[in-house]
Amino acid sequence: MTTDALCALTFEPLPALAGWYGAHVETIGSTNREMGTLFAERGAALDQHWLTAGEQTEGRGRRDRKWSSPPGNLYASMCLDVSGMRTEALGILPLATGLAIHKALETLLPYSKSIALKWPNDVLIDGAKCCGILLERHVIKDATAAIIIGIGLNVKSHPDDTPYPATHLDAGGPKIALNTAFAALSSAMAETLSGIDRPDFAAMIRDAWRARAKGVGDAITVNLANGQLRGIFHDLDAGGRLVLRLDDNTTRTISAGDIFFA
Ligand code: BT5
Repeated sequence: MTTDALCALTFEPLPALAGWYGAHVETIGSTNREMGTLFAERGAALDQHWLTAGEQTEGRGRRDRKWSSPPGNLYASMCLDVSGMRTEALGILPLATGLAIHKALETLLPYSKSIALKWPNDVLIDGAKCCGILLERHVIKDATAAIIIGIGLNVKSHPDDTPYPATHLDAGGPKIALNTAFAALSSAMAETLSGIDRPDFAAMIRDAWRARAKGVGDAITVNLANGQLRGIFHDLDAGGRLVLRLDDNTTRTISAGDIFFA
């Protein structure tokens, strides 16, 4: 997408979601990257705006990993103006996003499917990853700050060369239309974020997230940027960080990593 086309992009009000806006493009490099560029142009006016794409040619995961993004799945990024937001609310946003996706999937999938959250940012169906979340913080000249929340939701297909098992929403069940998936997702995000100014927002999100998490109390391996740890997934701390109990009964609090279940 050219810079001119991006800058000319028009967002329309989302049906049935007052105060929220959306725009769709067929092909894009990365919805997260382009929303970051647009935020630098439009600033706080981009608050509560979603950009969706039919496919991404340069979809990204965390730590510059690739996100497989063929047509048929959902690629969506929203901009949230976080200027002046309390640190606790900011820190819990990745878990709030996972929780909202979990709620959306409950409305989309048959009861027979088990939906769970995997720390820090994955959503699993029957133990396999169907969704990834990428949050990126941007600050512009006048100190306006935004978080771009990117969501990749496998609807029609999933890659089969991933280190962790992957799946998609339609697997072995009825087909789900992309606009139905986006309507469920955007409405669950709006509902979850509506409590963001409450003093107990972070605690509420953490408790609700933990109740839907896979592996609390179980043996796990955590891959860190500079090594690996094994232990028991003891808990989440107040900020949503993982508390790992090691063999010598001490605990380590981890803010970023990839976990694998034994
Ligand atoms: C994530 O990273 O899971 C975050 C993915 C966020 C993607 C969205 S799409 C909209 C927005 N625009 C972007 O450019 N990105 C966001 P991470 O935890 O680092 O997981 C990445 C790893 O998951 C890869 O290294 C693969 O092993 C695996 N993977 C790649 N594509 C996948 C897919 N479609 N489904 C399941 N696993 C995948």
